[in-house]
Amino acid sequence: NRSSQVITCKAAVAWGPGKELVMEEVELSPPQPMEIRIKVVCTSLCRSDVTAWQSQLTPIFPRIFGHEASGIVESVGQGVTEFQEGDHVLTLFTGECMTCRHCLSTQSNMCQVLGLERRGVMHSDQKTRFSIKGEPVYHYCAVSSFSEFTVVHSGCAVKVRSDVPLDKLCLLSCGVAAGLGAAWKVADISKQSTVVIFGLGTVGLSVALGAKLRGASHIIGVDTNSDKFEKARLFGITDLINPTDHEEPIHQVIKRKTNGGADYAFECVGDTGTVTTALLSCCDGWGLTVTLGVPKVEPEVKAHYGLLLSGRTLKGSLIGGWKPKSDIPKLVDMYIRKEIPIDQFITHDLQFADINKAFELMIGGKCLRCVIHM
Ligand code: CXF
Ligand code: ZN
Repeated sequence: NRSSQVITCKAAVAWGPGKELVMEEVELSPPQPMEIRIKVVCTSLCRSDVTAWQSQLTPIFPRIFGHEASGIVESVGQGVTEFQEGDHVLTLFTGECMTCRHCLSTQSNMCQVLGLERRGVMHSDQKTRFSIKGEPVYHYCAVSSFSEFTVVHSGCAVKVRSDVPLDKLCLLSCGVAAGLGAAWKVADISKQSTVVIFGLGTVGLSVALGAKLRGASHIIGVDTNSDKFEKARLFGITDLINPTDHEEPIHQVIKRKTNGGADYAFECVGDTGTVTTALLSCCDGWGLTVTLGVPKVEPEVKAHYGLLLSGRTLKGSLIGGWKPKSDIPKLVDMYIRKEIPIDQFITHDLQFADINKAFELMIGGKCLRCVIHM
């Protein structure tokens, strides 16, 4: 019975902040009660993997990063009825226990039991499932997909139909789902509205796609890297701004273009200074700023209270506000119906052995999604 055995497999292990990943043979425990062990099929690199890998603030090493992944269930732990061996799944960096106050509310996806895990261990027992020669190797977001196999809580995976290519679907595990959800669910963008998006990576362009599909009339994209502009047009961005080309503060440029400020602003850079700029760029009365990015340095948001007195709203989001177990399968169906072009976000396909290349491309701003094939 495989579900009771330790296996060994290859994993890309980070030994320290910013240190190149090393392919190691790791031991992986069997799935514990209510957990599943997954054969990872594809995993794409998200900017927040890089941010956490580089961060000197809370070094948790050795560690296996990766949280945007698709795979096939290899074995299930005691008590698991939702999954069977062979099921196709996407991993969830924030899970759903289905019974806590947040899971029961229609207004939240912030599960109190299986929410974002930041200490590098599993939710249920604060331990790791990975080791090297008996020494613990830590998890990331309780997913750790930069490994041929991984163990996740059954609440941190969602079953998906098996007739869809897993190398495309993995993008719905984080980036693309986050952007679409921010546009459709969190902001609920209305027709003919004006939208400004800061940061034109996968997340920002997913917001643009969502805005375009909602019939926004004016979608402004802002990025300091003009190399991103060509691709951005494909996703519906109508107007592109590089702040380094302007002497005046960028929110003034946006206010001028939008007759007093955008209806919606989205922060997809992961910079709290940009959150302030986004708030300044949306209009009085109903202007809504949604944050999606994960700050890399300064965690505090600064804003003059006048921005709120004037009626603006600042709203945060995690994975686009989706309830992942119920909502992600709907996005999969939309992909099948060709309503969301996930493939267009994939700029590179790489073999697992070349995973460090994906980090280089992401840091150099030279990719949208690099899909890593295990
Ligand atoms: C992130 C969200 C914020 C904390 C780290 C993980 N998820 C997706 O990129
Ligand atoms: Zn992510």
